[in-house]
Amino acid sequence: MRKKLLSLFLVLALVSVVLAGCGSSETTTTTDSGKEAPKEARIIRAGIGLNDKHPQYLALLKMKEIVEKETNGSIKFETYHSSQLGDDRGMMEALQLGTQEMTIPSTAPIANFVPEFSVFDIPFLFPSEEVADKVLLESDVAKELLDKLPAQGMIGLAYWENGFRDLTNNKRAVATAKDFKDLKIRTMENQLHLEAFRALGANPTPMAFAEVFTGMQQGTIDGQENPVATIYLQKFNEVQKYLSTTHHVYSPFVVLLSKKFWDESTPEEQQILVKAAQEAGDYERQLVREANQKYLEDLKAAGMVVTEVTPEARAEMKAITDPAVEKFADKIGKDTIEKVKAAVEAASK
Ligand code: TK8
Repeated sequence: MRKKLLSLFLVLALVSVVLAGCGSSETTTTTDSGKEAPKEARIIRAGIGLNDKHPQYLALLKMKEIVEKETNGSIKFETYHSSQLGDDRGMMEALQLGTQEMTIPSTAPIANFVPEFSVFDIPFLFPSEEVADKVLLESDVAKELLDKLPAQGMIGLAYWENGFRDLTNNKRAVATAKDFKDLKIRTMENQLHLEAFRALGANPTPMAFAEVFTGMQQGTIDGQENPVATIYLQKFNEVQKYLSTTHHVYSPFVVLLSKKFWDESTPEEQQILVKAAQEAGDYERQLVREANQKYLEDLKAAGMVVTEVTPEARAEMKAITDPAVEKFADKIGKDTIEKVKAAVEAASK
């Protein structure tokens, strides 16, 4: 009997050791009493303006998966799409305050916080996605731009792709610069974009992304400009007739984290966050690019009138917007402009 009790005791002791072992493989923290207590996961509330069909959201889910796995659950994600947490500017302000942890805006609204980012607003800067990749993922200047974000309470984890922006509207087929005349175009909240569209003779108005669909439906604006993925996945074709492949500017996305969350993270967690953002970014670019041609075909099939804009027409648009851009040279910084242009040139070889 005694022996039996003893062996039962030993078995129980073993089981508890094993269980404790399991416990410690989860995230635990040592309390004052020296006992291991489970540590609460820190939450990243990540919000974007686009809907849950867009590659940006799918890539965000991928990033969530990687980070939650690699940190053994010490960091968890809550993801919000369709401006559920606010518009780009509002979400960036929330990052600064530390009331939200992540958002992934285009560089254009980031320029309201770090003016140098407006270098990417220069129309017709990037000739191709390949060149954009080389500049954004490999150049020193792209990295230097991210390094300006911490002073604004944000950390730039990686560049993703929004893409080449095309024009849609309800008034007419836009093939050349003169066709922009008097079109009421919604732009992102960005001074350079406003100025460039004014130079083309349009009547631009800045607006939060979430209001664009209704604006076009109700006719307060004639059109907007965004990459085809957005036009297709947000169903802009339901309220827009004409699409022109202007490709007037390439929009990068930047994965932004609040500096507060970054500072509270361990070096290992920080490394995991950066790597996961880069990996998910590769996935996102791949998804966007695979689908672009199909989106355009589907838009045509859905009844949109698609106007292919010629290189000559683009060159004319560039010549018209160049002087307007010139006005922003000091604000962006001549040094930044030169470095980016040099990187573009090197990448174009
Ligand atoms: C979504 C925006 C959008 C951007 C715009 O929040 O505002 O037009 O292109 O993708 O970031």
